[in-house]
Amino acid sequence: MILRDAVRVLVTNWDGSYTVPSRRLYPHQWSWDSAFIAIGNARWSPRRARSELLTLFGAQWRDGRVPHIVFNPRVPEGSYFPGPEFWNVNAPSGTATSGIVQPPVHALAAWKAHLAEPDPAFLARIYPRLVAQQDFLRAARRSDAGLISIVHPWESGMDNSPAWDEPLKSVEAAPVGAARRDLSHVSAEERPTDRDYERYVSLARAYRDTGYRRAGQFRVEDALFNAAYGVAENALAEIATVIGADPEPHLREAAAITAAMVDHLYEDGLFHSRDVLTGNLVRSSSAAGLVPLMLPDLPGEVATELIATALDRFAAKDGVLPTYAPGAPEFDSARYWRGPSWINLSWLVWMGLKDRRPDLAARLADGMINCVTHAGFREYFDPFTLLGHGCRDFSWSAALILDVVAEHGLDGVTPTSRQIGQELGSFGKTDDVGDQVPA
Ligand code: 9WN
Repeated sequence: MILRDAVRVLVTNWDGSYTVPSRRLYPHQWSWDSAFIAIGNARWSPRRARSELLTLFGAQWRDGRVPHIVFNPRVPEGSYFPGPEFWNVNAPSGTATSGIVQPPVHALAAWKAHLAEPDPAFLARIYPRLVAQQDFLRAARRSDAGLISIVHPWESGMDNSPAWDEPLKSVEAAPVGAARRDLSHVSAEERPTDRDYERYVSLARAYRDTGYRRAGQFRVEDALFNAAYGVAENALAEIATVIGADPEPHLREAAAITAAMVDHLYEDGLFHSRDVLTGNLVRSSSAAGLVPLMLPDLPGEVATELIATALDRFAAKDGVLPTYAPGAPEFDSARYWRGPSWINLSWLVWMGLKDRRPDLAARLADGMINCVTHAGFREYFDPFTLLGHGCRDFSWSAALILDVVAEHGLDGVTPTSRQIGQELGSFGKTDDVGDQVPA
């Protein structure tokens, strides 16, 4: 049942060649959402997974950047704020996009799509684009410390994390007036405050006004973003091997970023972010600091300490991973990224634990499944009551559950992809309906 419901969400949110995160709250294509969605779709429709990624990379800029939103021209301007008029960019493809990025989890998604249904031609097509995505980050965002910066909280994907409270203090808030659309769909207690929104808008405007070249008063080296960048290099090494390219530079880059992260971002059993403008480590209790568990080159003792932190400060043994440590004063169990459990973050940590601590990974898998069984495919969940928050029928909650169930099983049984296909019954043919897969 849970599999059918997950696919129902993904089919409902499919727009012909990609998937919207949510019909009402997020009615366009989002960058890292599409990577997570592709990972889930790969379990029942690898064709959709490939299409999702190719559509996103169809809007890649000449400098290699993959914009965090690709706007659907058929959706009215007022449906989402800030929309195409605010960002004021057309990608080389002619599509309107935003000008900032999100964590580069796409190479991993492309690799997982290939594992689900081997397709070297797809890999050969997407590989140069994935490399260009990494090249952009190196060229435009790398500091002397060898780490990649983000220039907006939206680039972290964990927009409203308490980890950004300190770095955002120097950002002037610009009035957004009645423009906010999110509050028509989700209650204000579950979304960022007006003050935070005003800062987001003022930062985005400052960056836009330099032609998306010079950042405003926010430049941060984030643990999750840098871990994603390193994981992407590992995935690129796998892809390179299949298509006859050289994996070595990717492996070296993955090892180098891991070492730089351990040198500059690690302290007391957790990875943190570094404020590039002040040079200070931003000590926080964000679960983003556990995501480096995904890095294969992570020194064993660091991994052991991170796992101890996950168990102790994040109560991971209970299975439902909060986005922020519950004992910290900033923790809020219902507000967007300030404490609730999100399926994508739990999935990233689950990936990092599968080989290191299979028992704990299994608990997180059960925890993710419990959340959606209890509350449906909500955007986020109270980590204690499992109450659902944010929008409903949220795509990556559905997609990643398909991936988790395919690997971990449900009630002790691990379905094969064929069984997942059978379970989907009436959805069996939707793979062929209404697709506009990029040529
Ligand atoms: C801004 C789409 C996106 C996710 C982000 C999440 C939220 C947007 C917003 O929704 O951000 O990009 O309007 O709040 O924080 O991670 O990609 O699901």
